[in-house]
Amino acid sequence: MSQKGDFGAVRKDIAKLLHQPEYDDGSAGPVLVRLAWHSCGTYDSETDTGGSNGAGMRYEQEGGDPANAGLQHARVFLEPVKEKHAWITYSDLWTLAGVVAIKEMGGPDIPWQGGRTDYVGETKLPPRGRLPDAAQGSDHLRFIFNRMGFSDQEIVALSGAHSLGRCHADRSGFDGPWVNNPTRFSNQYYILLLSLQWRKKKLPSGIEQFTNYDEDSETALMMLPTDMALRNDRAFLPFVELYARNKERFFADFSKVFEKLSELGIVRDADGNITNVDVEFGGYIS
Ligand code: HIF
Repeated sequence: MSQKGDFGAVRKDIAKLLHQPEYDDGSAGPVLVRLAWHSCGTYDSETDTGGSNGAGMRYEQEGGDPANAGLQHARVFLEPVKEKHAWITYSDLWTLAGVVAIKEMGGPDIPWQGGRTDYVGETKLPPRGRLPDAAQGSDHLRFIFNRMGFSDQEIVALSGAHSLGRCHADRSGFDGPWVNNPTRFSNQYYILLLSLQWRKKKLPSGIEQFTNYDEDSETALMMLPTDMALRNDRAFLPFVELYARNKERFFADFSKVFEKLSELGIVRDADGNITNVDVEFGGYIS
């Protein structure tokens, strides 16, 4: 047990659990990043609902959303940290784990502040269907990410996180990693999106993804239809090109946009205290 508010101690324990030789590519990092993003990506700026507060995935209504399939692995990885530092809320732990994992995998420092509360009960959970559908195109990406308040450039900057991890046939139905070293944060995603030849491939499940030309090789890489949309959209493309050639710029922009993602739905005063949540019952003040 650490002292309440000692996020440094929590960071250390998150960093220690990342190495998981039996799991996927040997790291819990990528699935923790996906947990962090899905815990925030339900935000709707118009109704000011969803977002990084609440940790609603503890409940079936949100945790059982097919869009969140597989994220139970991430939550199980983090449970010993929660047990040891019982004072931390799940909503802080999940967002912090994403930030720590990115840094440990070679990515940028991302500013992070605590103070989120967890929902008590299911009444304030966001509806299902707010997370993106990977089978769609650029209109859908804009629809989903504009709803959260992100611009075209921010959508492209965020997307570099697909240099981490992989798709799993038994989770999303898509299959394979985006890059050759999926536990290293880099701008490889943009480089490969532009430089490899991608062609449509129908998986046995009937789902269509894109695979690089050498599709029979053991190390075939993949892109989702939403990833290809960044290359094929006139307004997105210049940012893909920018981040492919300028890794420093990508790291700097990614850091800002991931911080923005992890703050969605919360309002802070000058001291960093969150002012729009009901600390007693969890969840937002409506
Ligand atoms: Fe992902 N994403 N994401 N994603 N994602 C998957 C996996 C990861 C989308 C779809 C998928 C973002 C945006 C989008 C990560 C991080 C981020 C999978 C595979 C799908 C289908 C899940 C599975 O089968 O296990 C779509 C449509 C997005 C809109 C563009 C973010 C920007 C890239 C916001 C983001 O940070 C990570 C990390 C993974 C890998 C998880 C793993 O278990 O390895």
